[in-house]
Amino acid sequence: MPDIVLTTLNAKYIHAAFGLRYLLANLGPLRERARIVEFDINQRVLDIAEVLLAQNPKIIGLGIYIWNVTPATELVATLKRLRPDVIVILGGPEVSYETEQQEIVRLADHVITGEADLKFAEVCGQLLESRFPTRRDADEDTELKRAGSEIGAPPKIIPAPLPNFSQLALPYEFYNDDDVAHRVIYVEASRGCPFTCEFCLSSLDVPVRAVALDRFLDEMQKLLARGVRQFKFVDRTFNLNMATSRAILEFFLARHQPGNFYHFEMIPDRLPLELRAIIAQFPAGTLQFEVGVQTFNEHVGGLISRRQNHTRLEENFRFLRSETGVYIHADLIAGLPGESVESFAAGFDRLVALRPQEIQVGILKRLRGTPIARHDAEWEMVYNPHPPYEILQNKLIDFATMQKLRRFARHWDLVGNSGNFVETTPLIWAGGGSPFACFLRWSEWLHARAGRGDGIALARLMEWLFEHLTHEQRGDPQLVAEALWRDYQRGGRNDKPAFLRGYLPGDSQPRTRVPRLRAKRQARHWVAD
Ligand code: B12
Ligand code: SF4
Repeated sequence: MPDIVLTTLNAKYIHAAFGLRYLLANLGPLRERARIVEFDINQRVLDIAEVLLAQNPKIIGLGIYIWNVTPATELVATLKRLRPDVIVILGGPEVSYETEQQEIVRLADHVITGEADLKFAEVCGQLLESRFPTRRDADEDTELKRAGSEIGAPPKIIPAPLPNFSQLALPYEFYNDDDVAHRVIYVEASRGCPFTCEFCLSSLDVPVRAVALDRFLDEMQKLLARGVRQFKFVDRTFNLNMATSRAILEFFLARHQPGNFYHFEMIPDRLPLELRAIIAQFPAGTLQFEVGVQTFNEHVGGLISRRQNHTRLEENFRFLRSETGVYIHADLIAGLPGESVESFAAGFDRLVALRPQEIQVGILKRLRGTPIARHDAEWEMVYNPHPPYEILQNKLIDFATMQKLRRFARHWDLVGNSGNFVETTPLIWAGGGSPFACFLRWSEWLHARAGRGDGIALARLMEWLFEHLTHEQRGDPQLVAEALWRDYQRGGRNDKPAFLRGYLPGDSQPRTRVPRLRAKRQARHWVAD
């Protein structure tokens, strides 16, 4: 039975908890007395508590993030009710700030804030090797309370000093064979970000620290040898240090095998020639870049302390789309202070024109600890007090409109990002006009028709798209049917949905005779040649 159980609730089973593996790797002599036991947020709290307590640990270390803080709070309450003697230590970004306001912090024995790779080992050592009363004892016993620090127990809130990579053991051996076979493997060549975007937690992490390249690449070599094919870099800004980015890309290119896939988070306005040359050599679909655009509005960028060069950004997108096989996932945020719907719409249209394969429309969140809160009064920012703390309304976007944007984001995921409607999606604005406005019209139409944006079967969604495009937008049924059918077949399916019959070439009885149509920009409807 382990004395220390390291645990968390991941967002989904496929996401392995990388942070816990760092803590385990750096436990030193205590490593043999520790074990990682992971869950995901879809599991029941009582079942999780049962598994954890069956290990009979002395210490439970629990990783807290925005996606798990709600069930984790219930979990800590349950654990402490059943086994008050088990010491619960929290850590992770969600409990690294604003600790005084959080119920989960109140329930736990200790919280280590920040990067706890080394501090967790130190605190566990103190707690296991010395016979300190627990904080709870001290809280309940006035004698002990008065003694305070004299009793030597670690305080409730323990800030971890920033470690350097040279001090850290790397954690990659703690991905087990099951992880390698079934889960996303996260890797990290650097920590911290030099930029200061106020909505982002990483803007607080200074300074940037990089792992020694040879050590890191040795570990990547071992992972490749173990059969890892998909590497997801969690570095905040992979293209910060050109020499390092280049060396890492060259390393993977030299060892590339079909099926390998590499994901990087990039800033969009920094892609010098030397990096371009190597990126262009990767086969199509093997590199994925997550590129934060967030806003095209200079004024808003200034307000949130995020500056980017839009000309260079556009050039880089054009290069990536025309000369490389990179899959671009671009992020935009709706609800930023100073950004109206019109401004967001213009940014969305500008991004659509750059043709990234995916656009993630994120609704602004007020993450704990982030400086975006300084705009609350001036921009009348109203956030949901519950995780993930999304904006409900602000001075420029009222609640009803924000709801529309929320639906827009969900429907865009369903249609624009899903990969199921690659050819059909552009037809939504093929009649001319702004992609944002046209998609918003479709989104609201779908909302009225379906009531909700999730749980819609693919065939039903196709049928609604067909109906909307041909009736509401007066598109050519044959053209729409053909696009939908090609999209459907691209997913490896060939059972022709009934509503398409009669509209496709080769169908025995065409339902209508339609002229060849073309989409004309700025026209209200699609027009015939
Ligand atoms: C991988 C990842 C995810 C994965 C989930 C991973 C999982 N395990 O389930 C996915 C892609 C699903 C995801 C989604 C989201 N994410 Co995310 N994600 C990350 C990312 C890129 C990497 C995390 C990581 O492994 N880091 C490296 C390790 C070493 O660091 P760490 O995890 O922070 O761990 C250290 C400390 O936190 C601490 N620690 C961690 N656990 C424990 C436990 C104990 C006991 C102790 C003492 C200490 C401790 O010590 C560790 C070592 O130093 C981070 C950004 C980043 N680079 O960290 C964002 C990040 C964690 N995500 C964030 C956000 C906001 C989101 C989203 C809301 C984004 C969105 N646009 O919707 C969603 C929410 C998902 C949902 N379902 O609701 C924020 C977190 C804010 C918060 N308060 O939790 C981060 C920090 C990004 C940011 N810069 O703002 N995410
Ligand atoms: S949004 Fe990106 S560039 Fe800005 S602080 Fe966060 S990680 Fe850095």
